[in-house]
Amino acid sequence: MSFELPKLNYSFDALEPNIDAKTMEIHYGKHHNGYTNNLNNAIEGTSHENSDIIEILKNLDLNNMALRNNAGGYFNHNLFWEIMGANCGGNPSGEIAQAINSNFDSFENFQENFKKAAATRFGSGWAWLCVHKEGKLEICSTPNQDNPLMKNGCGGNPILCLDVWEHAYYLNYQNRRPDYIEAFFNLINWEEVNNKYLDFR
Ligand code: MN3
Repeated sequence: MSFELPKLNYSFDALEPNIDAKTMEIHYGKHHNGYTNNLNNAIEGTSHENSDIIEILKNLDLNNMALRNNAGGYFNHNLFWEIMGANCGGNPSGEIAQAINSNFDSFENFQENFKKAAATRFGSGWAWLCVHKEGKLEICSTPNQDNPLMKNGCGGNPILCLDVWEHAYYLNYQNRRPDYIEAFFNLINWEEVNNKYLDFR
């Protein structure tokens, strides 16, 4: 099985002014495309060749850096593009809204905790919202292209993520990662996050 770069559901400029078109073009067309090609090279002729990406993330050897970085990079960006959109942001609705309130007391408190996870990840990495058994939600962060489903992760199913690598924001925000994190909340497609929550709870 060979993985393909998924189609984006929006144009490169759809997320402006929060994420600029040039950043999207390079991030998707160069970085994500590179992870996809390198993932295919890393699984070729191995026991992972016929596995889906979830199985690969759960079972891969953390010492296999080519597979670890590129399987993570492939999945993480797929999710990232899916949970953003134009005319999104605002408050969540549906069952995910209730789940956020019951797990974090309020949406505001959730936002503070998620922003903190994203801002305090040193160097490159990701912030996550994950679903555990019985719908319990957890915020975590991972370094580099690691993923919560890997053996060193929190073990929950990720439903929301934020890329805090410099390549995700440097052209527009330079060193101002907190401003980029703030802007991300204008882009979250809560309907899609809710759908993912319903799949895993
Ligand atoms: Mn990235």
